[in-house]
Amino acid sequence: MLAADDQARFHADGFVTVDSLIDNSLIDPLKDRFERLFRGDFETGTAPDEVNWQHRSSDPTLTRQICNGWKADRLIASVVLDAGLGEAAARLAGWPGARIVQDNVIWKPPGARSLGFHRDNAYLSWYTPTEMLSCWIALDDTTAAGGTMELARGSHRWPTGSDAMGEFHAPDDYRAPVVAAAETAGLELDIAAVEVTAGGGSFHHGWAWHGSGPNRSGRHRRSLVLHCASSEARFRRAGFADGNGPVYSRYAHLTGDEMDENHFPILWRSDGYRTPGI
Ligand SMILES: O=C(O)CCC(=O)C(=O)O
Repeated sequence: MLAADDQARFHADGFVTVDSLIDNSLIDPLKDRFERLFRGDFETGTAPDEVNWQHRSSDPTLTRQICNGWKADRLIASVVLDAGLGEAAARLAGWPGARIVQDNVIWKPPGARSLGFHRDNAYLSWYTPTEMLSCWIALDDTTAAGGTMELARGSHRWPTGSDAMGEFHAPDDYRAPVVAAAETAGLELDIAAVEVTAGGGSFHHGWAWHGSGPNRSGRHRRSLVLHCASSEARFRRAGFADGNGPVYSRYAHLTGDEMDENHFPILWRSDGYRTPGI
């Protein structure tokens, strides 16, 4: 899926944009599934792990977000559990394989507010190796004015360890945390917007700073994201209370540190293994 120069760009910048990640015939059916999920219509009968927006009960000015929509919807599952996307993530990260930790179903209608800049790895001390590699798929043509995802070029190499977990949903100044991080480190801030046609998107490193502004366009902005970890990842009990550990540590076994493949399936592994049944 990725040429050698895409991989070089990923390593230099901490992200790479890609023109085509999914077949265009999937785009309209996926938009229908977004509509259903945010209405609370869960095809499989299983609720997603995090339902942060629902029709009628939620603030219409917020960006809509659901995590692990794949557990509720088979079409979403067919995309975020794709072996090819998992292989691309594993190869970029240098892992022997990739498992999904979390998907992200994001819908930012015209006028909807921002998502604060953050680093994914800062939320993940509940598993080790504490690394994430994400694939962000646009379902609409994206523009900077339309609130597409933005990334700080080269920020995957910035110092780690003091990353505050700021407000994700609709902060007053969505870029403030990355501006502060650049100032603290004495580094230049170079923000790039992922501007692609529907079906394209990007891969980003777990330490790359990213977020997105309000949608100031007249068009919807929907995206589907796979957040992957190494196929070899294990739970880390000492981190359960941090970041999004309280949600995902519920899948830990009473003893041992295995990340159960029913909840964190392996999409691709270099020895040919893939979790049966997905
Ligand atoms: O779509 C966005 O604006 C942000 C998504 C995000 O935070 C992510 O994919 O990690």
